[in-house]
Amino acid sequence: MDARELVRSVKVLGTARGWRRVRAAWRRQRADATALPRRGRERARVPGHAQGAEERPGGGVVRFARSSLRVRVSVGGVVFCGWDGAEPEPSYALDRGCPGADPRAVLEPDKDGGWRVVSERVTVAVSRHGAVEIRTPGGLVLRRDLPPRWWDPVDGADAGPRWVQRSEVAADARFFGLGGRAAGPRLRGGSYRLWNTDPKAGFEPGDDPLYLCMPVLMVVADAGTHLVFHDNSWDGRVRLTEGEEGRGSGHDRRGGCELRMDGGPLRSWTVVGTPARVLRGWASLTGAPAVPPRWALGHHHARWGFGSSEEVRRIAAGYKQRGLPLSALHLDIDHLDGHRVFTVDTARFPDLPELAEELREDGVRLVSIVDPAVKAEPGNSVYDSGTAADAFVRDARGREVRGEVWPGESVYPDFTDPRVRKWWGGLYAERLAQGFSGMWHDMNEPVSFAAFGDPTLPRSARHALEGRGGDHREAHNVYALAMGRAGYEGLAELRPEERPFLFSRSGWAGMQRYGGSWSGDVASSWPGLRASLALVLGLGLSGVPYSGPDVGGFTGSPSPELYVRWFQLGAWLPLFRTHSANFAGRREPWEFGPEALEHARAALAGRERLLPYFVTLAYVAHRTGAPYVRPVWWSSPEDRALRDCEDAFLLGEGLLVAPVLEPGVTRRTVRLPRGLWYDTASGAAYRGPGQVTVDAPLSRIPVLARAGAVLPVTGEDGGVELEVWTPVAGRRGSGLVAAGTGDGWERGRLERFTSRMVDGRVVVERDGGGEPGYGVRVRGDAG
Ligand code: NBV
Repeated sequence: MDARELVRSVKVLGTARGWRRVRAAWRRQRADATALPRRGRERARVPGHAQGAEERPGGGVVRFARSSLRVRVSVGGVVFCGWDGAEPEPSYALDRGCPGADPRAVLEPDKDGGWRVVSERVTVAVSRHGAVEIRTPGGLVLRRDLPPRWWDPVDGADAGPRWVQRSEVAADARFFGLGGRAAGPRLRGGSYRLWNTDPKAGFEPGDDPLYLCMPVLMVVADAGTHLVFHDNSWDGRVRLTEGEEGRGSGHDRRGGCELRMDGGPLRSWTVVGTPARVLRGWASLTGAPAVPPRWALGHHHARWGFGSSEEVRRIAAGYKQRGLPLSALHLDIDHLDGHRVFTVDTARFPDLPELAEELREDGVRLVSIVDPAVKAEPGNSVYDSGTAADAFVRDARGREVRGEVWPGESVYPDFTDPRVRKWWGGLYAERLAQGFSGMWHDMNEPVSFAAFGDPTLPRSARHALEGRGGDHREAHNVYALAMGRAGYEGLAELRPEERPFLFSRSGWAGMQRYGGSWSGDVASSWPGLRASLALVLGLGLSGVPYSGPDVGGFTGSPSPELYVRWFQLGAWLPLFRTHSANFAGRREPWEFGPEALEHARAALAGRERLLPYFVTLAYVAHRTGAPYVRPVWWSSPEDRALRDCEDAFLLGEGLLVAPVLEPGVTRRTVRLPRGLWYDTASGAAYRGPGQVTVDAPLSRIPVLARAGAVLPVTGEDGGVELEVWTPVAGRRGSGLVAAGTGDGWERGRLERFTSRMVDGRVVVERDGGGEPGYGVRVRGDAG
């Protein structure tokens, strides 16, 4: 405990809750002191010399003096590397196990005693000391992993060695991803921790780690893009060093990435190709992103502390009276009976099913918070049934692990046990009976409040880990992922006619299979606004395409200007939700004065209009892994200026959104990818690549449309129409429209349309020829 922690814990000691937090922290520390194997003497090890290699499907095994390396190229060109006998499975990340081996990949001896695996899309070269290069078919080196180093426990007391692996990338490479990070979207040089953590409420750029860490990194360089995933859920750190170019002097400093893990296997997956191809590969490995129901793509409103049914009715009426569209209202922990999960405070919410029904008639769904911790109290039916099912995490001596959360002393379901997932999934029946349509998973890092130390479970806590058995060191980072699975599978079974909607604060690689995420408790500040965009972009590049921030920030009272700018950004992000803490200001659009209300109204109208486009992007994400919100370099990663652009994004193929992230701004520069772009407000046309300055009055943020884009929007009659941005003569534009979609399991179709100029007229055709079948509205004049 450091001095600051001590002062903090002395302060909280004054309250009963404070005492309990001290007790929880002591318990945690004591459990680990007695049960966690101490790191005794260790012996460092490197692979040593290569001694031979054997062919195996997709590549082979290279034997070294003190280790072995399995290289396996899968169909589709995804490379698996596993040291020390590590195999692709078991894995929490993989969706359907290990993909099939590429039958055409061959193992060959390389120069200087090394080996290489050659395949159509990628070559993997293994040096005689165990350095591994990932090369393009043309021979360009995308990444070079230096020989790893392990520290083996000498007395065999621990689960396995800790290890470090350093890698080199090109001097011009840029890093993205690692899950949800407040810094970024471009991850600069520095250290990033891999341990899902509830930071203090009100985080800003610079706070790390946050709730959702993933050992997945996208590296973008002139030579090509690749994604690397270390399938290991233990605590670790990534240290990034951005390279430097010697500007022609020939003295480039390569970029570097060092991964240091406390334990667990040294195994990685690498996907090379364009950003789109890389994310397609990632989605085929870890699962297709769930498609949210249509209503979840509209506007959501939440608050910790609505406090009663009447207040919820008042808010819904406030939206309705002002003619503001609203898709969902979220009920936070204050609607629960004493904060107990799967209960209702019937004094303040006496008529929840009726309220839900009433709202639904007005097109508003109810979403419920679900925290994993269960109040440890006989008589609490969730606790009783969980105890009967032996569902809760136990310590090394077999006793229930107790933590401290909102309901008080609590226990934690072990979601890494299939039996427990089944039991937990069944509990959502109560939520459905109360009329809720969607679930909001919170506090699932998992959190146990602690006056000092790590606010989570003891590392020595035992977990089933699908029957393999292990402890919290391995289970911590996948806890929320497994909770997501429990919720998703439970909902799918309980209400088979509708796709589940859930989003989760914490998670890990593969969580997109079950739902999305949100920012968590971002600060109500301009830096918080910037962090919101970084998070959504970073999550998208980590395979989680559906997310969004607490519009207005979680913690404070944003100025009307900050609120409006946040609202305008949120309206273009997949999860568009206003939310705040019970100790923070309100977030209803009418709480910020008449001018802010009108600007929010315009943003809401824009969102409504764009709903068919958002539905399409949800299906595109499901089919291809491409996020709705993409960095501006998405289609031109070779454009270095775009790689460094962090204040704008592409929404699908067709739109470029340039939010205002600073106060007092009414004009801003926008960096354009190549092609012709229209300012959707003024109609002015600009040619990229390059930078332009456009108006950004408080009433709107700049949004540009790509020439030729075909965008499905809501027409005046409420049906879908195609908004087509005049293509450049001699060039074809295109766009997709999701059709045949609903909120069930129907697959939907993605119809493709093209646009081109014929005799000075814009012609729109359905792919394969023929009339579009939708009304067409042409916009923009290419001049
Ligand atoms: O349930 C209360 C809040 C919730 O409003 C917020 O969105 C979560 O991120 N929850 C955290 C717990 C309290 C945080 C101080």
